[in-house]
Amino acid sequence: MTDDPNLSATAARIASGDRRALARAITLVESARPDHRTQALALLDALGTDRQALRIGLSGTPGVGKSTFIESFGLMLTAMGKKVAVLAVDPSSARSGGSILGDKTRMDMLARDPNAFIRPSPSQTQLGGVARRTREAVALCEAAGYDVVLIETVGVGQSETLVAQMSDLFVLLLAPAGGDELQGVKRGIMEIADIVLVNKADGDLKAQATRTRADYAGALRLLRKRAQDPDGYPLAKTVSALETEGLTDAWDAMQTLTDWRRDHGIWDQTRADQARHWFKEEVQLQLMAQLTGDADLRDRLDHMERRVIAGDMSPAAAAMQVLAKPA
Ligand SMILES: Nc1nc2c(ncn2[C@@H]2O[C@H](COP(=O)(O)OP(=O)(O)OP(=O)(O)O)[C@@H](O)[C@H]2O)c(=O)[nH]1
Ligand SMILES: [Mg+2]
Repeated sequence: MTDDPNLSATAARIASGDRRALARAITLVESARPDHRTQALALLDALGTDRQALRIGLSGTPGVGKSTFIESFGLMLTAMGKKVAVLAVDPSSARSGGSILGDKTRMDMLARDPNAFIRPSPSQTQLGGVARRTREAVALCEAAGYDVVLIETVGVGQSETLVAQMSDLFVLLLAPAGGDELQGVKRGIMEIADIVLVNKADGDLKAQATRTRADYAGALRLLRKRAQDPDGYPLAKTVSALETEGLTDAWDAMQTLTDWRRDHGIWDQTRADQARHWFKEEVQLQLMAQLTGDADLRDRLDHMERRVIAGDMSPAAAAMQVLAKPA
């Protein structure tokens, strides 16, 4: 695998399912320190990409029941003998108290399950860095032999798109709504959802959840047919995370979709498209880092920025000047 004995040992521990080694490796990929970056990349390289998990992106507004769902759904999967990893994407400090750690009470059973691994997101990171560290954490979980990786986002700003671009399927969790209000769900989010789950379909909320499901099923039918879907998808279902109702149904729907996509070459195609997307993102990110890392270039960048702000130059012309090789 590699010449570095420490690195090989770490890689072997991760591959054998050592959760502490996995946790430490995720800490490494989260670090911005250049020497850590080098180590992280070497480690990811040593681990390779032979193992694949089903990556499920999960989004929903605060309070919709994401944590409760992950606990119930995760426990159902581990009971089936699957290994489940949970990662959270939290692009800002919008959630006070910092992400899923504060949810320990709602995921304490799953957190104690030896076949589950829960990783809260570090707070206060910007979106670019979030994408990279989450992608790398997903890769580490796959290398560690997890069968399912759940990537949770509360859905602020662009985080849904970001999560969708690193997931094999994207699940949108909704709460029962009154009347025909579509809960302010943006069209863009509906377009990336593969499965819509209306949660809290229990007790007094059950009838309302059923109506909400029908509304969304109707809305999904109005969207353009997508090449990555078999008939009947994207679909909407009701679940109760609290009473663990509809979860096996939801899992079956995910399996059906995944199998179909594998059989039709869409799984591999999507992963290839995602790899291309992230490669281009990385090139841009690293080019920007090079620009701002070089004192001369940074001065030129600052100077040109001031000229653009002052209206002396167009953004395009200024950018060209920044990048122009000195004569
Ligand atoms: N009736 C009912 N309540 C639920 C269900 N799922 C979650 N809840 C309740 O909804 C509230 C919010 O649940 P959480 O799981 O914390 O929601 P969340 O989406 O993780 O919320 P944030 O982490 O704040 O974004 C809690 O009081 C849960 O008990 C459900 O299936 N039925
Ligand atoms: Mg939560």
